[in-house]
Amino acid sequence: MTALDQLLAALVAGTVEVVDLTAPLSDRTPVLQLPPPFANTQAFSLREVSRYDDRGPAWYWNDISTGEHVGTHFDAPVHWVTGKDGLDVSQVPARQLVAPAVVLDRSAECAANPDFLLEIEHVLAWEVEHGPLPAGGWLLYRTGWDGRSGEQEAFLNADGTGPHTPGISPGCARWLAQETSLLGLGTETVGTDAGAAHSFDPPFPCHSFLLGAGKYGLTQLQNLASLPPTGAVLLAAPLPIVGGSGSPARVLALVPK
Ligand code: 23J
Ligand code: MN
Repeated sequence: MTALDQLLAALVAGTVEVVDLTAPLSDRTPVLQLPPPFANTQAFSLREVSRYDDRGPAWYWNDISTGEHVGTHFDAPVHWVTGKDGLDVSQVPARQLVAPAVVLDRSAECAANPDFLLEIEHVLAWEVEHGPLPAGGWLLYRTGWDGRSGEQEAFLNADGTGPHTPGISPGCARWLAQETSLLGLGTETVGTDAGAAHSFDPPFPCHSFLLGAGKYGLTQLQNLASLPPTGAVLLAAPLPIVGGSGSPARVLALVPK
């Protein structure tokens, strides 16, 4: 039996499960709202071309309109000024779109404090329990925020002082970018950075450090609760938009049972 035969047998037997980490994509999918004076991206929408009618009697199809960074999506290095000489989303090697993933769960802290920030010591504590972060793999940061993804207001959680969603401290973001061999960082929130990260030094440190180091981002993931801390394999499939800074993506995890 080849390794692929074994994988297929395990999928049929149910000893490997496929978990969909992708949020449904519609005009109700939450979208990032940057404060003035910054420009904002557009939501996802469908425009009907025909539906078994005069415009096309036997077929139904739509045109889509969307920002690159809407819903579950992939951030390419070129998305940030620190990565401007890096890869665009079409240039990310297909080989890297299949990679190991580990899950670090701080959902209890985030439920108590929506501005919770992951620190280096939290990652070091995770490594003591589970082993080193995977070289060439994803760190998936579970915050429980996927439970809010059905509603823009709860998901963005903004008040007069701005959005309050969990993230990663500037020091930890720098460390993950520069002192680990991670492929990238995946989060459940609208972006990889905390809601308050516009006020951090540097602003948006996950974007700044990780994309600047040639690493990738995945955001608005869901169902991380169904993944083990280690042992999953992630398939992240952004569209190869030529020159694109990112793309909505289908993200699936292969999980041993
Ligand atoms: C542009 C500016 C700030 C942020 C973002 C984009 C994202 O979160 C994104 O989707 O890349 S925070
Ligand atoms: Mn993005």
